[in-house]
Amino acid sequence: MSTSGSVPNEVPGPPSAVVLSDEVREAVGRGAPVVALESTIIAHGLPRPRNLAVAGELEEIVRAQGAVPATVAVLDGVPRVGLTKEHVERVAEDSSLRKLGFRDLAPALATGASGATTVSGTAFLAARAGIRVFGTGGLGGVHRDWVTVQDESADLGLLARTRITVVCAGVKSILDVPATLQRLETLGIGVLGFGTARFPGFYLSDSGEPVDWTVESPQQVAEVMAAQDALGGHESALIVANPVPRDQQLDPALHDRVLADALAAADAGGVTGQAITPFLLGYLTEHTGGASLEANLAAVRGNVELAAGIAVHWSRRG
Ligand code: PSU
Ligand code: MN
Repeated sequence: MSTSGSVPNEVPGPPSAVVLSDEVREAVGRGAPVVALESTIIAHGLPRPRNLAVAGELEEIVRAQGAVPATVAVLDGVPRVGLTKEHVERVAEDSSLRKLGFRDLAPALATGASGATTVSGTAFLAARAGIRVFGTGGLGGVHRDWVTVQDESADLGLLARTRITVVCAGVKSILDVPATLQRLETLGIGVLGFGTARFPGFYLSDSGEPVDWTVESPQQVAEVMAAQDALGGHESALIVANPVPRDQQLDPALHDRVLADALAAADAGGVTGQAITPFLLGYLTEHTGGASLEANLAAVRGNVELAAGIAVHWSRRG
């Protein structure tokens, strides 16, 4: 593991504190395909001990496509892009790990804290490390009770100003999906449906909402990324919305029923802020007899595989 502080970075300025694993540093340096993976889904989004197996499985999916996985986390105040096996074990097993969005990174560094990075934390660190493609489950977004609490994930604001391609199964269905799509439009974040004209619904293949643009291949996504760069002038992300295969989605009737119960339970329990997303995901897993977890995993696996395919095409262009 390298401890050198400098990262390949096109922005002039002082060296960054971000630490790349040797493998990731080498791959980024020669323009090989690399896929960033977040750690919040491992530490806070999936039940133990399954989460550790999934973390390893996701890295293997990336490798099978010929790309290098770069799981991101902050350990003992060090922001790491590319984790060792021991690091991954810690992320999966240490229940004291914090949940770190972009704004939490500096305090975590300064205090030597350890935490798993959300989409916003991961996308920021990956982009700083020179990584262009990121595979995850579902983005954060606008929560359903926005009118009273104004809870909108920091994922959206960060992606409005970060040049990275995020492959996801839409936004978690626990959110207000139409409001989140509206915010993505307002923020100027491009959304591509992968093989679909419908925005996926995370556990469900179709959220019921349309998307404006449809692509059919990883190569086409790489072409859109190249066009973003050719336009220049604005550092926004690109969302590739990849539906969970219909035969692996959660039964829509079960989904709607348990989600309504989960939202009521969160309300009754006064669960808010950073705790709400893990609470709702956990409630769904428990009350669907694990079926929501299987749909979640199917979505994440598909996204990570597609992200690796996009990274391979992106690397060939360079
Ligand atoms: N998708 C999942 N599981 C998760 C998350 C997304 O399948 O645990 C995490 C991501 O890290 C996302 C975060 O960035 O939830 C959003 O949390 P919040 O709403 O607090 O911003
Ligand atoms: Mn929030």
